[in-house]
Amino acid sequence: MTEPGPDDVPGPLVDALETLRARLGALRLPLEVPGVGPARHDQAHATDQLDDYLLPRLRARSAPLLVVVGGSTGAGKSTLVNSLLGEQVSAPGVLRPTTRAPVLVHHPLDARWFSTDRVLPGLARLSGDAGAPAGTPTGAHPGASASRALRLVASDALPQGLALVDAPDVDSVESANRELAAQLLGAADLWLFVTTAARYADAVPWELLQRAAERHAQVALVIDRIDPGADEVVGDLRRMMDENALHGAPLFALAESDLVDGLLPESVVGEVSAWLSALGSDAEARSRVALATRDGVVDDLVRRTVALASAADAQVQAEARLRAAVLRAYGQAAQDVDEATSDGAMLRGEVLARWQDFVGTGEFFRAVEQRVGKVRDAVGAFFRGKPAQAPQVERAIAHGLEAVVLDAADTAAEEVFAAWRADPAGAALLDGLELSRSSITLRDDVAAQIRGWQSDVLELVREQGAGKRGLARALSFGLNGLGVSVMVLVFASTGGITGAEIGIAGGTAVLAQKLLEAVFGDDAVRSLTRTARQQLADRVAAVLDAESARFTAQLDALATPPGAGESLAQAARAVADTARTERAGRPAVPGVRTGRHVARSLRGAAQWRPGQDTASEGAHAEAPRDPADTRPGFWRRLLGGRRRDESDASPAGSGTDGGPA
Ligand SMILES: Nc1nc2c(ncn2[C@@H]2O[C@H](COP(=O)(O)OP(=O)(O)O)[C@@H](O)[C@H]2O)c(=O)[nH]1
Ligand SMILES: [Mg+2]
Repeated sequence: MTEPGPDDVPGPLVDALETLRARLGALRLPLEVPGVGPARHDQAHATDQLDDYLLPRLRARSAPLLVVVGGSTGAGKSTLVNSLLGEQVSAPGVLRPTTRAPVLVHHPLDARWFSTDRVLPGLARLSGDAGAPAGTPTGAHPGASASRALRLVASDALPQGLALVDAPDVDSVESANRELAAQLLGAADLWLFVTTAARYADAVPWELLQRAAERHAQVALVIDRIDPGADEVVGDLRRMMDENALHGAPLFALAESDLVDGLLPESVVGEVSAWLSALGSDAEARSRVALATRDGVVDDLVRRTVALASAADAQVQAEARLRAAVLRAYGQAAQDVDEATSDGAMLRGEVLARWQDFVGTGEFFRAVEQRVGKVRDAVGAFFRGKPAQAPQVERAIAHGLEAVVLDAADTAAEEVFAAWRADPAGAALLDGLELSRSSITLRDDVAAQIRGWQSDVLELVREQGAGKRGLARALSFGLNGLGVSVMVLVFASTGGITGAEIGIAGGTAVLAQKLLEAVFGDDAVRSLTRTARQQLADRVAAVLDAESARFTAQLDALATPPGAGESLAQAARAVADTARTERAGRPAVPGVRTGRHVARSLRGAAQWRPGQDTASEGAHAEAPRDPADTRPGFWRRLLGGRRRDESDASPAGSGTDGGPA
């Protein structure tokens, strides 16, 4: 099993999983939509499942079975690993140095399976003394660091084809240790979960065990340090296992005993040793365990990915929602400015007063009306008399316009801010940004745009007059006056405005219109006004766009690609389909061969016999050399062996016949 076998070739399932891996890696979940926290965790978890376990397992199906020994602080994990091997490979103790890397023990001939980044690529590999603090990593891989490392120890006490990891405490006070423990358990083909009589009901281990059961990870439990007469503890634990979908899992009960040279007596670890040795010597059993865990992980990954696809869709929806709020508010702002600058509202107050100062009492208006023929002269005469007044109208117009644009922009900023505040995804983006108001430069920006527009208008008038005979005089004296007239006309340019209909404002506009028509002619005035109006709209749009970009830039920076959800869902379907095909094409489960030669045994395995002085004694009718005969649910599932009566066959679990001597 340790030589690469014919099945160690990438198949369609590996291809489908690699596609899924690439899409999971590209997935971005930056927006704080409800449920995104668990989704981000799921994403990290799914990529870990692929990198640490599934892809390595599928690319090298004949790699040794990875048995991860996990459990609570001080449960006796390190002591158990050492006792199984009969040597101190992993430092036990009350001191829990965070710098100490977890130990992976393998047979010397299996070293190549673990020295590369085939499995657990994020962890550096250390070699050397078990008790030494983490030193310089050897064979460090990109992204690996000494703080997340694995110490490789070769031991020929272990059967080939089986590797043991002494994982950190699942309930460690150090979050890095807890995460590493979870990562190692996620990479396991088989969990050997260690607990004690005092700790077996703790919440943290059960959360992990429940999740393992959910994804059908193969689990065996060891309950340590059972005092004589405390056999109800074993029964209670078995009951908890049954309630948590672990009914088929083996349970080993180890009696409390004094350690000799830090090791448990052979008689105490014998049963676990025998069980693991039997597993190690049976290639079929090993691959059955690996397949069962692998299938569970594939299914779990598909479920997780489907949920992640929804999370990706939720991101796209949230982004669209936030963008819509910006578009709506600033679109409304543009419309408000458009209305306020076309319905005559601008032609009141200061603008009207300055305009009236400029055009006088109406004599000029009458002159224009009555003596159109001589109007050019009249215009010339008029402007010669009052050119100084025109800039004041221009200034009043600029003031009025500024107020309108600022007001609209402020309202839009407030609206977007309120809409984003009310949306968790938006609220998170607003943090630390000054977006509740318009930008501090807005006033200056608006003033600059309006000045720009006013000089555009003067330029338009100049162009319009250029080359027209007889206009030279009017233009030389009256350019500003004509420009102001165009601006006034712009502000009354929707609908067919007449003086009678819109009162003073209309009258104001009519006067400007008559004047301009007298100078340039009807058609020219129409196009002049249209152009000036468009130029104003463009400049207002430029200001509002810059304002709204303060919001949309937050979204642009996040780059949540549309379609990510669908492409993930599609990758998940492809994995599910290929997995189904692969399972359907598996050869039928062969019967379990009995009486195999066990090539190598862990410490105490050879001596172990049912009825021996162990916590689990009496649970077996025969030695567990052939595990199929002794583990009902678990082994039946893995090995296809016949089912025996649960109470007869469970090593420790029934609570009636299992228990310390
Ligand atoms: N007397 C006795 N002490 C034990 C037993 N198992 C573990 N210990 C001690 O309990 C402490 C914690 O054990 P350790 O193996 O480091 O637990 P881990 O944190 O799960 O690795 C150590 O001091 C061990 O020597 C046992 O069965 N009997
Ligand atoms: Mg330990």
